[in-house]
Amino acid sequence: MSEENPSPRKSVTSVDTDYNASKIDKLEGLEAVRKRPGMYIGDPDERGLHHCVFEVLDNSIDEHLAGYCKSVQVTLHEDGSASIRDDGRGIPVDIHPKFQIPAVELVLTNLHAGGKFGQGAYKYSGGLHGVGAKCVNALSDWFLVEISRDGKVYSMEFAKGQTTQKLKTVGTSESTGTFIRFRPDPTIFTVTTEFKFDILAKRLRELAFLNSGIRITLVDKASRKEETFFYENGIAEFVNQLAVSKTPIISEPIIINGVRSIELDDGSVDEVYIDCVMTYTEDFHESIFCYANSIPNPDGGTHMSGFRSALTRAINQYARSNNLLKEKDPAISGEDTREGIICVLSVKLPNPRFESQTKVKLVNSEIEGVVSSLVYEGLQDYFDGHPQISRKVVDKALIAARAREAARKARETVRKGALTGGGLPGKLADCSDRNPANTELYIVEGDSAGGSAKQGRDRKFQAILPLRGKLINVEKARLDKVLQNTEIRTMITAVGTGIGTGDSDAAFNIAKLRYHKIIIMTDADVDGSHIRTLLLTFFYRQMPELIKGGYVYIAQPPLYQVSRKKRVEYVDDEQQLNRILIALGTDEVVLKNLETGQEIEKDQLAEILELLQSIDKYQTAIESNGASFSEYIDHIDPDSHHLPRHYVKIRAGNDELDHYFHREEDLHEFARQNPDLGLFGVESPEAAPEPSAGSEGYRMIRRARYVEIHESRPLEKIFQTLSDKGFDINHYSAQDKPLFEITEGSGDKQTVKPLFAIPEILEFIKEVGRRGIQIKRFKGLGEMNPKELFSTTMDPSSRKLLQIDLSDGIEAEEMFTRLMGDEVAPRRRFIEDNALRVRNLDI
Ligand code: 0RA
Repeated sequence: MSEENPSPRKSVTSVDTDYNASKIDKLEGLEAVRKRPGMYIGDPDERGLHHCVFEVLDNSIDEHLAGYCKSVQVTLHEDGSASIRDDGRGIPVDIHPKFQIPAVELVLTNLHAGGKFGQGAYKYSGGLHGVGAKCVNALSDWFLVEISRDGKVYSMEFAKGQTTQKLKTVGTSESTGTFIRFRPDPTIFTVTTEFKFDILAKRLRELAFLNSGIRITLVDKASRKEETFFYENGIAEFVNQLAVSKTPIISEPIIINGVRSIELDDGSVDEVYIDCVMTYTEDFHESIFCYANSIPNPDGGTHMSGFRSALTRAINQYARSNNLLKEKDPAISGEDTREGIICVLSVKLPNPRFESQTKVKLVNSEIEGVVSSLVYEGLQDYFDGHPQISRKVVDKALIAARAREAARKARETVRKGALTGGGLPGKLADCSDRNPANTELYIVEGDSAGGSAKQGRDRKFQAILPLRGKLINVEKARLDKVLQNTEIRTMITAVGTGIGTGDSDAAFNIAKLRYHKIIIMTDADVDGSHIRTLLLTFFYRQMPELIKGGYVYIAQPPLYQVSRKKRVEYVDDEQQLNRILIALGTDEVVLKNLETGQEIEKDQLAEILELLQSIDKYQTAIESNGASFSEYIDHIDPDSHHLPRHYVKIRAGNDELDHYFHREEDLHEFARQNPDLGLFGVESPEAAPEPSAGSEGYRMIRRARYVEIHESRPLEKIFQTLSDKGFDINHYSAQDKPLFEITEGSGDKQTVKPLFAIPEILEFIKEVGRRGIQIKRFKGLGEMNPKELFSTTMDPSSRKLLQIDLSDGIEAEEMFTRLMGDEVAPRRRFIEDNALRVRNLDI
């Protein structure tokens, strides 16, 4: 069922009443906001800082919902300010009859000025705190507004909430809209005043999904990054994106939307807009994302309850009336109807109320009924019109119900096994302290490392559980299968909490947790990281409370042992090893610049080596895309010193050809001129002007791969710093004549070596550093003796533990699906994208 006006857009009539604030009778400035910013925007930390942009943006979204604004541009400027430009009606500028100041001034400088800027009567967008642009004004060291309206352009300026430039006319304009630019006051935002592209992008994307038809562009002047968010089909596209790396069981998402009236306490009637899109995949868990007025509610609330009850009712009703569920069969449970569901549910209502300041849960009770009836009717209509799909959905729920029953039995046996087998698994070396708050469980890969850990541990509070063999991939298997796996069963017993939902004895109960630290300790190689991911997935899926409670950790064993004479040192990673080699090497050498004839001082040298080292890291990342680093560097723009941002690799048979582009326009022009490559949706091999022909004249199929080189900007900065220190980027590749001379040792044992390229400096010094020391690489935990293992990895006074925390549902969900799900391509992309962050990837 799809009614005419699924979103408030264009249908709200009361939005623009009252803006002129005629109800206030006393002016009150913004001092209160500056005194206690926390009350208005939340803590003035990174989150609060970004809220400022969202607060202003919110007014633009309101304009969109009222039917007046099509696009918004958010820009981060190089001076640290942010601006928001929209094409709405523009803030009113007429003079207020009582206070005799322009409406725009009133709403931007006055705490209680109502209308759209206060808690206006109608507000369907989601100002996270509903305080509006005036608070942003109060918290900015300067704030500029420019309004296009009635054929004119007006402007006005403020500082810390005070007017510094009265409203004046600065030009003429055919269009309408509002432009606001502000710089957050660093004396308020003491933690940071730096806007982050990714934080903004994430929320802007979400807003574009939830408010279909609005075009939001984000531009970062400094990094020349730009992204546009526009979703004609709103949350349907959101759902498709969430399902992208999963296997769907229905081809198109189910879309249900409509408007319902609710009666308010005072007897007046208001409208609620409900937008619901859902699909099913072969997964086993439920992902329902709820929003009220574009604010995410991770804990759900009344809209979520309404949806769930409608789904359970509709599926049971359909199953019964089509005889898929016999009369004697028990009803399908709600949980079973949600297995594998992906759903986004967005409601827009006047005066949303939330359980807490963080708005994680919607509490308006009138919403449950309207969502439930709309979704129920919508599903009934849908099922009636799509019998084949409905059959699949019901079958999925029935299978889920059967599996749940099997899992319940399996859980019982795990529990009984635990009880009859004397309680704890034989492989577990338990600790003596019985207070979980003091104790830790090390889950260790392999028996040999397990043996070392058992010998090396502090047996008072450290328990060891060795795991052998391959774990089952819990992402791809159902709970009853997972529970047949011995390693998993042992682990559940050792952890003590039980597993699964319901109220049986075997169900998960955090109060029974036997250790407050569950530490995963695996080898620093591919197998180890695979096992670690499997374990994390298991905890995330089956015992999410453990992760949310911060009980799960990852041990960080060292990667190298470095010995020099009698001293032994343990080194965490490649980077740290390089740092040691550089420090040792630098002591032994003198570097001379042959161009200037000058020796480079030790401090200078250390700084330069640090820079070269960081280039190395970016080089690896760029080369992992198949590009040649030196060729890439050669494409630097000689005037601007910018490096290319876009890279296209073309393969035709055995030939490869690389293209680099600085500007997105050039990239797209290239895509248009080479339609056979199918880049960016340009797709029509037939229309290709001249198919590239092989030497024999037959058609050669060309394939292209496009990569955006995010490393360009940081690299430019490094090269700039190097050039300030007299190291020319053109000398990065080998030259015909030596550029430097490096002298090692002194007296008779002195050797002098000419260097022809900048990177050779780093290579040579590391080589010098390597002399006289021994480096041992630990292939696995088993190579360390018990004492070593304890002192490097298990001793609370010196070890490093990584605590696993998953605060963001959507991200975690996507990450696990990508890493563990069926589809290889997204997984590979994820690993590639994050290659820089993956430590010790030992392939
Ligand atoms: C008050 C009343 C009206 C529009 C706005 C405020 C408004 C505020 C902002 C802030 C950023 N962009 C904005 N766009 C509009 C209604 C105006 C009318 O009735 O013409």
